[in-house]
Amino acid sequence: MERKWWHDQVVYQIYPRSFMDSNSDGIGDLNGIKSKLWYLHRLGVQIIWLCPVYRSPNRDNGYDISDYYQIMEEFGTLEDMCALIEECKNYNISIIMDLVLSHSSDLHEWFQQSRSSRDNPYREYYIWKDPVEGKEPTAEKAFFGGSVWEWDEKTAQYYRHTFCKEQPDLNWNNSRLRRELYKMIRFWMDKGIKGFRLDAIDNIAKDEQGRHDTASGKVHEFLRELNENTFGTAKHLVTVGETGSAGIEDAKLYSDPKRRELDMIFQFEVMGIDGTRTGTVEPKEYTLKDLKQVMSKWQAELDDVGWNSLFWSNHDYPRAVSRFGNDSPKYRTVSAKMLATLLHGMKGTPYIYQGEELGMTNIAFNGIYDYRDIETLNFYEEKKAEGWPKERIMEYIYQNSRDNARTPMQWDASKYAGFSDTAPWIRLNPNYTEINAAKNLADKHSVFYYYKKLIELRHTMDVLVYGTYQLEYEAHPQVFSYTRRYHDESVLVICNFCEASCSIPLNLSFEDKDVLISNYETRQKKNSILYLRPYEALMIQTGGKAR
Ligand code: TEU
Ligand code: CA
Repeated sequence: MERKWWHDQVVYQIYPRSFMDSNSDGIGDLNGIKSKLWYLHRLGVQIIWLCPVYRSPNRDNGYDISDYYQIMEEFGTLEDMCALIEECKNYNISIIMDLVLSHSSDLHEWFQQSRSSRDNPYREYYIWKDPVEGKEPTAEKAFFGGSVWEWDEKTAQYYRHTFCKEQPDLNWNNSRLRRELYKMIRFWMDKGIKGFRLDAIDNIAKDEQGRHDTASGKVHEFLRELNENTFGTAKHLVTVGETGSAGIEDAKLYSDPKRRELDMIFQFEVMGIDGTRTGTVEPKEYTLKDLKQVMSKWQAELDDVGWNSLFWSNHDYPRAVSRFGNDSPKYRTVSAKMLATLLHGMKGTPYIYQGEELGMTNIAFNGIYDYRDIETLNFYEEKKAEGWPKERIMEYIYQNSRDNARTPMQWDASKYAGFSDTAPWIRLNPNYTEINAAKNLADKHSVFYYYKKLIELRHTMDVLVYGTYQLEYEAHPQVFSYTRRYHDESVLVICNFCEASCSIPLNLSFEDKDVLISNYETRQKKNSILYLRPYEALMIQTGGKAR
């Protein structure tokens, strides 16, 4: 496999609105990010992915762009963005920008033109259809509730929106639109952006009826053209496509370097394993064996072709430790470290979502009035109308709301958590007095320093970057374990996923110096049995030079 500069790196995802407020309006901004680069540098990350910072009316917090060439007023100016890019260089940090190419805001000039008349030159930038038998042309449901089709009185046609109705889908069948997008991307490349995360990019192909086209392969044609006209022309860029619909075979097509589409994709098999945000409201039962099976399948299948992205959460999903670990005071830290060990030992690019390196947790606000996410608010209204009792709706929201991940970054224990000196746009998680960056930085056993060490290991050990993957103890109900191998180097990762202690047979003698990292200080091994305490995780070097 050809080595790439980003292969041994870890990406840190920033949700700018909730990261750091520099000008006391309660909203995170670019200068706020700039003021915290020292923190990211200390953690050891060399790539940051910025969620959208373009001009936007914020129906969907920046994922509805009204001007791709401008910065959102609340976040700062284009000068601030250039200053951030410059300052990043001093810390050896590259920026990946979020590209929302599947749709724009309804307030974008293109859509304003498009909806003004049927013969407007921008009409074809969006997807307009006549009614079929007096109704919506297809039965597809939008992500944030209702039909994907919205009736537009003025020109008497429907337009398509995969997400909310203020996010009309761009019509990729129109080559003029595609060229406009390429031009815009080159504008940001010229500003020194080192990569892109392509939002909902599997959504761009549509068939004649305006339906989401997943079968024809057109999405791959579009991506190759995009690549050829933009990021493919420059070396040293990295791209990751968000592809909610992708299975293994799609992933290979998207991320096989020979095909020149994308470097890697986000697939959502793990994110959907318990039913979260999969379109059904009933939680899905799953076991650790299911999780092992899904993650191992992706490791094996993308071993030679393509590249994995590894993540436990992002701005659309609940907090990792609350969801896959244990966020009770007793086990929060140890389980957060266990999850980190499991993910960062795998092959692919790990992504850290802001606050995950502190073990930040989910939130349960008292009432719907404290929630801000459009998906959550629409869900509440929809279920209220269906007659769900309020308690049931809130229970669901506590588990699933995207706002779990969007409460402000917890910097310290001061009022407003050091995020701002005024009330933030969304309420803080009250546990910020206990869980915050200052406290983590002051404690060498913190989750923060654990992540730092994992990041360092990846920078120094080829086996973690390029090694093959083999699942161990496949049938064990509470241990997730695997071996990585690269030439004569090998590493064994062992994670107890549960609160209960357990044991495994282990015919291997190892010393403390072979333990690359662990969330416990001591080992419990007798004869050939390794005893594992609650959420215990170890990464052991089992072969190679240093041993
Ligand atoms: O998300 C698309 C989206 O909803 C996915 O997270 C989805 O869960 C996945 O594809 C599984 O099917 C992106 C952004 O991440 C999100 O914040 C935006 O709201 C959305 O696009 C619209 O731009
Ligand atoms: Ca601000």
